[in-house]
Amino acid sequence: MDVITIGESMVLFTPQSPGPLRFANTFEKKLGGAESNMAIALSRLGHQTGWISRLGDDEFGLYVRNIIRGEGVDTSRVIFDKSSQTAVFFKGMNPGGDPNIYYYRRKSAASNLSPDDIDEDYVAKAKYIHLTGITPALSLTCRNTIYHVLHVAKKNRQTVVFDPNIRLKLWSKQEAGHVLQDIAKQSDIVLSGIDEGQLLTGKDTPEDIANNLLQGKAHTVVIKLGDKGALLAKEGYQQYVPGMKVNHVVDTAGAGDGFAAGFLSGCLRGYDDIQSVELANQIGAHALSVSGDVEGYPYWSQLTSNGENILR
Ligand code: KDG
Repeated sequence: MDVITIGESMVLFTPQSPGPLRFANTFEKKLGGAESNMAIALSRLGHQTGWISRLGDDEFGLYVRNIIRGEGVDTSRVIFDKSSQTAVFFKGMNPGGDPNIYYYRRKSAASNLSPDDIDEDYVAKAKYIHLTGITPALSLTCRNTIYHVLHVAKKNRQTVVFDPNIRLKLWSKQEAGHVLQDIAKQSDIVLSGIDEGQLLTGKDTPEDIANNLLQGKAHTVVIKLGDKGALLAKEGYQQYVPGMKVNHVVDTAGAGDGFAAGFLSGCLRGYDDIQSVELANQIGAHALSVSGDVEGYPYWSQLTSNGENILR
């Protein structure tokens, strides 16, 4: 396995007309969930990925599992939970591309995830472990599960990639800052948005945020700057990597997960860090042109000619 990730996936409903959801009459049913988004994007780029979670033992649970499994992601460690339901969420589309998100996920099946759900041998086989700041926000048992996975990864000397993905609808700024700072400090690679970095470190500029995050275990920090690209930072080294221009942004959700997949794909292909950030920018940019989270992620064959990435 190249990358294993863990977190909640949900059925996503997007309205077929713009404007407030109260006036929307028809919705499309899609898939959302930062971790499975990343796993799907990575699978399309040709890598072996596994997704660990709990789903309700219900129709939506089967829908979510089938879509993710159909994308080639290993779902063998997904537990169908008879005591709770699969979560859903709605996305209200906005002209600028930043959607309004409405969750219906409290006490969902995934919030019952616990350290006992983790098959250590399975996790230990992955080259990279991908974690986000969403899972520890779901419940105390979810938070303990993330700490347990960090422990397993440390024991097996695996590389942990952390995307803070701060969701302030799930917890307070203070609690998020405290827990996510702690997880960031125990991760090897941190991929953070600028606002998230500001909340985690109390610093303002991308340079200062990166320097602060490098004081933990991390050897590589990338600060995502939207269409301006990203700042790549390592001990004693910082470099801006330009972004890709996207003319018409429909929906920004899923772009950060695509970025993580692109970066990991670069690492798995043996690219240098700059090339990995370039690929991350590309995959993130592809996600922007569609209203679903995952529909825009490209297949490796779309990006390549004779096995070479044609956009680089
Ligand atoms: O990154 C996209 C995610 O935000 C979306 O799919 C829903 O996982 C989700 C969340 O918790 O916000």
